Amino acid sequence: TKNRGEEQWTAVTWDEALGYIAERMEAIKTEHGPESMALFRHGVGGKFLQHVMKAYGSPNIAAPSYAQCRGPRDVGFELTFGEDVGSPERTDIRNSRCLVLIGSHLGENMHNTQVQEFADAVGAGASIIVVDPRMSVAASKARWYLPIKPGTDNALLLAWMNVLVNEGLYDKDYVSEYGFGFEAFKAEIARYTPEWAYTRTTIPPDVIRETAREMARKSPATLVHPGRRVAWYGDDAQRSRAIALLNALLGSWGRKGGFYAPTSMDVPGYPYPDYPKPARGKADNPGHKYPFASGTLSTGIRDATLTGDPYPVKGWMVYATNLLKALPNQEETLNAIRALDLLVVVDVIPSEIAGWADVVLPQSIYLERYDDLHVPWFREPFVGLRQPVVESPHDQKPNWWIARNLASKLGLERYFPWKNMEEYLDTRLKGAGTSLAEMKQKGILTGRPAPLYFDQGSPAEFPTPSGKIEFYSLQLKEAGFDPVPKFRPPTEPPPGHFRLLFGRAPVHSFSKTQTNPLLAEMKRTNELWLNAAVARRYDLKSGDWVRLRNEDGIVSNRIQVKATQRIRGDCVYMVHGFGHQARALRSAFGIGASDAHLITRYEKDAVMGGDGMNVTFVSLELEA
Ligand SMILES: Nc1nc2c(c(=O)[nH]1)N[C@H]1C(S)=C(S)[C@@H](COP(=O)(O)OP(=O)(O)OC[C@H]3O[C@@H](n4cnc5c(=O)[nH]c(N)nc54)[C@H](O)[C@@H]3O)O[C@H]1N2
Ligand SMILES: Nc1nc2c(c(=O)[nH]1)N[C@H]1C(S)=C(S)[C@@H](COP(=O)(O)OP(=O)(O)OC[C@H]3O[C@@H](n4cnc5c(=O)[nH]c(N)nc54)[C@H](O)[C@@H]3O)O[C@H]1N2
Ligand SMILES: [Mo]
Repeated sequence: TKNRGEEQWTAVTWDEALGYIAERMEAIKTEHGPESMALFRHGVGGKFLQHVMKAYGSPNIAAPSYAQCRGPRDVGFELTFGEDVGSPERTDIRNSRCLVLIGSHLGENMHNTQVQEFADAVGAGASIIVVDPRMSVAASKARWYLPIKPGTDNALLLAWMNVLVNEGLYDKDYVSEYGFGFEAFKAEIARYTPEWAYTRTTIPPDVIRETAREMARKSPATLVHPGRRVAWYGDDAQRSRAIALLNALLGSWGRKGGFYAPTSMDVPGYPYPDYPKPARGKADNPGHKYPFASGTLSTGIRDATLTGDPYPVKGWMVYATNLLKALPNQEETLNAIRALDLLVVVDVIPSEIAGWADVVLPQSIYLERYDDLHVPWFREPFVGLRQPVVESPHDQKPNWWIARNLASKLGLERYFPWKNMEEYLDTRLKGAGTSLAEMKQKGILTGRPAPLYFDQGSPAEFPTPSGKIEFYSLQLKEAGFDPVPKFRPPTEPPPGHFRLLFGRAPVHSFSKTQTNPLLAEMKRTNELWLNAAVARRYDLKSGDWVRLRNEDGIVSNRIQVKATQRIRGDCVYMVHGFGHQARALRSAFGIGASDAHLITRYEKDAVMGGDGMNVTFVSLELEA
């Protein structure tokens, strides 16, 4: 394109496009150094471009699944158990006798294995406890549904722990064998009675006591689910730590029905030459402002692009992430884009971010291509192969092809010693004792299961500084944070305002599937969940149109009201991904409202740099 954001492109050959990109990347390298190119990526497909970026010499590789999603959870669990819960999560939902869901709306959130295991657990009569300001689908399966005031979960978690400790219901043997700093922790939580929590959360004290006792009755097969998108209020790493500590009191880490120990297959990587060592560190977290950031902060790279601090970032390569929908504050993202010398987007649809690219590289979709092997840590070790089942209809290319050809334009051929994906995959698979031919037949290969639980021989190791489960965290204390989580009251909505909450619809993925005709038939738009009593006050009924205005004056597309008793009166809710602003997405453009458009403010997690995004307040504008 000539003019960013106009969504007007000229078709060129692959050779021209990659040649142009390589030329600009060389210019950036000469003028600013290779660290001034950043890669944003999401999902397994991004691995080959990541390889190119490392070979080129950049350490700046970020994904929206960290600071905007599960980063705070990973950090909260690492600080407590020394390990995170991974992805896929090591949650033993299938065997759990009591499952506690805090927000995580399984069933709308279609993490398939988890949803299937959730159905199994419900079928087997597990007690389900759901904490959510909105009565989610999961809440409709629950024995206890706790409609908590948004942003106050830490008060509930502290009170639950208080009950378990006060009533002597926690797993004493487990805590004394594996715990560190329990006495200091105990003293700290003594003041958080259910009565104290009631005034913060609106959850009655007897419900807090009853649910805590139920968790203890079913322990250690009680799983307090760690959630996944936990970047909510800016104190999220500490909330995740409170969840980790509650699980620790119940003795569920390393136990059946709690958290199992995952294993993975041993599949060697392809033997590549070493990467050059970047002269400068990552640009996302200057001065380690967020001391416990364990991943790269996407918004940190955006800040560096805007400010030139710690050094200028001049080029973005964007693979399979629609940054205009995934990062909070679109205007900041656009301003950063305006400061770039190069923006390349690899996508399968003309998304919002593609509309701003200098060069868009159309990728073949997952059914048309090989991807790298999937070798996750899971309940059973396995290798999964993604292979093409249909031809690409036009001149789209697979990610490996794009990466390999870009590398050769950059003079980095030596990093791609293989000719094609078949050769690459076969080499890796032979290293694991199988072959591409065998995998093509089987699709998936499983390995020997290892012990899942401590009592089956899985080692009870906690790679924390103390080697134990840290009820009291000296690491946090030394860095100036609370060694035991505290409750931080959320900001109250101004008069006439509601907190904007958002989540998933089962058939759609983020902002990427709204133009799919089959999925659109099932769900074409989102609606605004509004408490029924509030709706009456505004004289609104289901189907009426409204717009939302945030505190910075941003007004949404019009959206239809869903007046319902299934949500509290202090918040509203919509499904994320709709309200497309890219005209090229013809069938989805302007349909429904966009949470991402409204989220101009966000609260940084001081511990690890996550972006708390549940801090937007909106008022209603009635439509004639
Ligand atoms: N169909 C589908 N499934 C998906 C995805 C998708 O795009 N489509 N995306 C996947 C990804 S990457 C992720 S991270 C997950 C996200 O799924 P979850 O981890 O389940 O995520 P959230 O979006 O944080 O949670 C939304 C729920 O939290 C509730 N909530 C909001 N504020 C609060 C609060 O203060 N306290 C409590 N207790 N609850 C609150 C909302 O009402 C809503 O029910 O979904 C995954 N699954
Ligand atoms: N406001 C708001 N922001 C959020 C969230 C939210 O709920 N609300 N959720 C957060 C969470 S949990 C996450 S994980 C992130 C997710 O953030 P993203 O992963 O950025 O999600 P999408 O917005 O769907 O963008 C994915 C892009 O990848 C493209 N794509 C799909 N398949 C392929 C492919 O095979 N190849 C290539 N090259 N491109 C492909 C899609 O067309 C789309 O443009 O967003 C976070 N940000
Ligand atoms: Mo996510």
